[in-house]
Amino acid sequence: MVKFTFLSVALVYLATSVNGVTYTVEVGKGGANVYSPDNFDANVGDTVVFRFVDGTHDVIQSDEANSCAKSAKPDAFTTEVMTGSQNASPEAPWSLDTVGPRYYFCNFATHCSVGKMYGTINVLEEGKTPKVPGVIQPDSPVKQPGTPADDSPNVPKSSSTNPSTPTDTGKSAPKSAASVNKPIPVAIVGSAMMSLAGYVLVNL
Ligand SMILES: [Cu+2]
Repeated sequence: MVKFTFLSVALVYLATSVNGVTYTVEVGKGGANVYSPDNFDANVGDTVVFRFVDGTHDVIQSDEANSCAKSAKPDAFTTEVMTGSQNASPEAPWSLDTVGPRYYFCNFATHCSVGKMYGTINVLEEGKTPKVPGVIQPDSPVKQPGTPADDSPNVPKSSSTNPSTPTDTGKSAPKSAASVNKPIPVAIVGSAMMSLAGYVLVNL
């Protein structure tokens, strides 16, 4: 029972990390004391990467919106003070592994108290469609809907994904593309179902 719960938690993590996309927040964009964008929705399992593109800043988690006080949580997210430019932009990733809002601010100089340099990320449940879109990194994996949701314009149809099979071997494998693509969705659906079972068990 305990073992199974533990396994399920691991599977939840696996499922969410498979589905997660990566968002970018540019820190100090245009030389201003800003996070860009400073407010958007994400899903649990996603990651936000802060890119320090200009000036000197940090990112410190807080417990309230528009706050300049560090979060009381022992595992509060913090970065070092970093100086960036367009040519050399240090990055700091933040894994969004629980549902709920994330508040953060810049603790450098008076950027928060005077410059009101803070932001919010609303972390939604898996599968919920973000209403306030963020900036998804170009190389981020496509968001795989756990259920046949309405927000999946990018589901690869991939009839063209021909894995270099000899073309003239004819009709032995008319469904090769379909069978090649099958394992991934099956794995995702499988983990999602295990995740559901895990949640139910954990919440008993
Ligand atoms: Cu700052």
